[in-house]
Amino acid sequence: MHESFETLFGHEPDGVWSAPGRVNLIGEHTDYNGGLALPFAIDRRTRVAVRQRPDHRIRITTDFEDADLTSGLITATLATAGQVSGWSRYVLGVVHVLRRELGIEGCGFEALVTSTVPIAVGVSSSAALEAAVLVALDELWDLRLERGEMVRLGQLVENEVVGAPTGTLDQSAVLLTERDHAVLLDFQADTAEKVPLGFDAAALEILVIDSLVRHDHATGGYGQRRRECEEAAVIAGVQSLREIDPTEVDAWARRMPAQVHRRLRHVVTDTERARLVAEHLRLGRPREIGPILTDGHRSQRDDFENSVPAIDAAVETAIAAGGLGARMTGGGFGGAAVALVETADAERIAVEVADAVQQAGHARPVVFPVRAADAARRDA
Ligand code: GAF
Repeated sequence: MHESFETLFGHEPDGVWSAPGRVNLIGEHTDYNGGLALPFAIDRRTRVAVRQRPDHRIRITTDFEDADLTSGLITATLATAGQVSGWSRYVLGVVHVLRRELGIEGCGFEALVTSTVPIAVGVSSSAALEAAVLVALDELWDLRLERGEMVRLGQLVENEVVGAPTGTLDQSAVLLTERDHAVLLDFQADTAEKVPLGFDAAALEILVIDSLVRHDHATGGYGQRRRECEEAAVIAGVQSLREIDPTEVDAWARRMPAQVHRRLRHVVTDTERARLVAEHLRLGRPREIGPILTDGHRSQRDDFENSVPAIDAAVETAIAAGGLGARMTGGGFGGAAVALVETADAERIAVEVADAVQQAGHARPVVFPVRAADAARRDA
């Protein structure tokens, strides 16, 4: 990376920072409802090599879309960082919110971004890029931001620069976790507890199954689901759906439209599933979580109605092939599923799922294993 940076900009970078993508094990659309979620950072990272400039100019490029780094160079200034589109929104958006929210007047910089986090798959390539830039600028501009503050700033980039009305799950997952651990996020208490996964010791593995059905949370059904959850909360007279007693979920059916009630039921029960999965993991029982993950998928498919046929097919075939559990991960309306499998079966299940989903008339999914990796950090 140092070599490409030097070829492009004519000198060495000040440093290289990176942040991972994430998968969410369980607890979906619970973040903006004050619930629980249990994601982990994956061993696919976005790296950013940065060198400060003496002026206010910003020059950035990436290998995301075009291998030719020079023709992809984007130029901006600190003052115009909020007026951008495409991939550079995630870099310049960070500059914009740092200036607007915290009144920071840093200097300009040159940056080269490379990534092994697949884009638009549902494994948070956007949060990875935001977090890598945040940890880089935090150090270079000597900001000393708390990780929790970085989570909030990353969410602002999504909400205000990108226009996606998302919560803080993804930024928390890539900034607050640790290798071999998931992180139990409580969005009401605002806490993050690291929970050991224990997959290696139990000879288990997580496969990501990318359906190739692309989603966009700025324009898709995400915002509509969020409004339906708000409607459920208004009817129930609560600030957030976290306040709904899980034992009273069915009773609420008589008090709201059926569809709104289904959204509520998903959110409340998925928070309970996240609590249960975390408990099994704490007790060293990772095999027990499989059926809970699969229940979580049914809840998304039938109650939250944010799955798509290609992902339903992936989940069903992963289980038919011997997986211990499987579910769609992330915001939905496309993206990926995760399957918990025995390491000894992983390669066979990956091929069987790809074959079966393709035979069912969908695009052949891309299946790859992931391990729980470190949060955002300085690499060099
Ligand atoms: C997307 C969003 F960005 C998160 O905030 C979260 O709501 C998730 O969908 C669903 O759990 O990843």
